[in-house]
Amino acid sequence: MGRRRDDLVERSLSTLMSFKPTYMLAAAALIAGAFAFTPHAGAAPAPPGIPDDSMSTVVSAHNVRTIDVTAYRYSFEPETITVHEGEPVTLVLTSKDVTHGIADADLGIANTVILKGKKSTVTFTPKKLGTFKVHCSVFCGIGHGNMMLTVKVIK
Ligand SMILES: [Cu+2]
Repeated sequence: MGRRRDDLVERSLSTLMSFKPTYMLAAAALIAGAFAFTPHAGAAPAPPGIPDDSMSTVVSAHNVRTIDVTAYRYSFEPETITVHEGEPVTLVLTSKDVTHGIADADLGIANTVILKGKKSTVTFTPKKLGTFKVHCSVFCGIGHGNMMLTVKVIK
């Protein structure tokens, strides 16, 4: 009788012991989680000059404006981008379907191939004010001729 109870106690203890690391892990995860989230929960708005992450236009450490552009048959998204005369800008280009491309002599955009699922970058500095229609530079299908990115160059 007594022996059986001891066994029971021992088994319960060993069960508890075997759970202990799990509890500790869970506790550690909770603590880590709390630490991970604390700075975000109390985060102040981004300081002036640092745009919100949700915007497609960001300024990199080198102070070059970056614009994300997605290419797909037969459009660029966004369709229109606005850049500033004399300010370098980097386009980060990706394709959702087939290979596309971008090039424009007036804007100084070097011929850049845009591959599906890859990021290509091209940096240029617009020298002239105006609205430029930049055509896809890689034949991509029946609508290729109408596939263009509008670039507005403002002061
Ligand atoms: Cu094309």
